[in-house]
This record gives sequence, structure tokens and C-alpha cells, in this order.
Amino acid sequence: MHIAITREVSPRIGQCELTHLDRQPIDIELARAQHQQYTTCLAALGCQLVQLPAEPALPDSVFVEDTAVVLDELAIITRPGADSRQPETSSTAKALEPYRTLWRIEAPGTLDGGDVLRIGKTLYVGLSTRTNQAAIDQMAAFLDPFEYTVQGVQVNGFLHLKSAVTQVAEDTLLINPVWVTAALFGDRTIIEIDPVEAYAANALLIGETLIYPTSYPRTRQRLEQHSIKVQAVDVSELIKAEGAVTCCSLLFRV
Ligand code: CIR
Repeated sequence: MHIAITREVSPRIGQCELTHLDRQPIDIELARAQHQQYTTCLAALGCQLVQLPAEPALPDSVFVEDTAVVLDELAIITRPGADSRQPETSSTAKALEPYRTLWRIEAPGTLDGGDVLRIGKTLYVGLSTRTNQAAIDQMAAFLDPFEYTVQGVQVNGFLHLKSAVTQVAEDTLLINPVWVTAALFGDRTIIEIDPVEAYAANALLIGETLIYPTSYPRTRQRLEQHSIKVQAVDVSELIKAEGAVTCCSLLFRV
């Protein structure tokens, strides 16, 4: 069974961090309703929800993915690269304690979970404005006994590695080829996003169903042409905060 940790939308989401997007007003009630639809979708796909209350002082705290990396053997509590986001980790750590042994990224390391793409026993980690080599070295040391490979991937011009590439089926990746080259990921089936939808590579695979934003209909059509079962969710208000679908949950098996 999957557990999905989520957190309610902060009333201050309008003051979120933005790196590559211009600020637009966010309709907080609509953002909450969309987030609710997203969590309902996780539950419908069989996830047991652990819903954390909103953190009113922390604008980006709905994006729980960035606060931890949860593997079968342990969980790594991150040290987010944006100072405003570092206080988000303590409540995530409390929520994870019953399920996993916790390891922590320490200064000078910084790591956002959105930079970590796990495929089997390989962790591809974006070297971005949020994640640095010191954190990658710490992760590699934690994971060495468990036989993971940790591989850095340069991230330039977009926020997180998973803005550019996610897994959409067994052995299939959805990629924005302008941002990352498929050659980095070995011999896998590659679906490229539609070029007019730059942010369309972030998708959340649960079992054989792909949770996918309604905002990217052209790329969705490409996914469906590859016989991928898509469950569309409208997360347009969260996209304005530079988030998407992987970032709103921490998913792991128990
Ligand atoms: C940030 O800049 O940190 C937030 N506004 C968006 C974080 C999105 N996280 C993710 O995709 N993993």
C-alpha cells in the first residue's frame, strides 16, 4: 500500500518563491479546491492519506515533496535551497518518523526533493539553484550501504530536475528535451513533451495511472497515444506558484 503525505495550502501561497515565473495573483480558494481534488485522486488510486495541516507562515509548504526523499530503506530530510522553505522540514520529519529511519542533510548541503528522480536503484539528482554537490555527497554516503547509485544532473534554466523529466510508465520517461538530454537516462522509452508546453514534463505515476495536469493537453495526447492511462487534475493555481503534481505529495510504500 502507498502512503501519501500531503499538506493543506498555506493562506500565504501568494507570497511563494518564484524563480522562472512572473508573479500572478493566486486564487486561494481555488488553489485549495484544486489541492482537494488532487488528494481525492490519490485516495481513489488507493493511497492512504496523511494530511498535514496548513503552515500559515510558510507560503510554499503545500509542496511537501521538497522536504524529504523517502526510499524503501530510509528517509532523507532535506535542507531546502530557499531559506524561506527550511522551516518546512520539521513537521514533515515528525510525519515520517513512524515509517522510516530518518537521515538529515546538513549545512553546507542544500537539497530540494523536486531535484531527486528515482528510477529503480538509481537516484538522478539535479544540481540546481536549490540543490548542491555537498548534499549529493551526503546522500551518496547515506545510501552507499543500500547499493544505490547517486548521479548528479546539471539543471540550468528551470527549477528542479523533475520539472524536466519524470517517469510515466515502467521504463518510460516524459522529457523536455530542451532542458535535459534523454541520453543521460540510459536505454528507456522516451516521450517528449509538446514543445509549446515547456512545463509539461512533471507527472506523477501511481501504479499504472498517471496523475497529470489538465494544463498541458497537447502533451497529454502524446501520453495517451503511448497507451498511458492518464488521470487529469486541474492544478492551474499551483502551477502559478511554480509547482505541479509530484511536488504536492510524498509517496512511499509500507
Ligand atoms: C518554490 O519555488 O520552491 C515553490 N514556489 C515551488 C516548488 C515546487 N516544487 C516542486 O516542484 N518539487
